[in-house]
Amino acid sequence: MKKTIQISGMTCMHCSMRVEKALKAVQGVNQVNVDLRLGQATLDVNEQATDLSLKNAIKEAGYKPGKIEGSL
Ligand SMILES: [Cu+2]
Repeated sequence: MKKTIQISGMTCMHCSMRVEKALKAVQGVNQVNVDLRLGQATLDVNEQATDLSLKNAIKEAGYKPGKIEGSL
């Protein structure tokens, strides 16, 4: 399933790459695309990737997760 997460605090390519790496490491995440300009990540995930685990991964990378769309 697809999810879109708003992320604030990303200012450059480095930031978006860190977020991408962090999200890819979350269990159940198949694909990640981070859009720096829009401040959001689009993910292809299965049911193992919970909203909480995604949010925590973003926080641990040093950024602020916002609204998640497409969640169950
Ligand atoms: Cu940066």
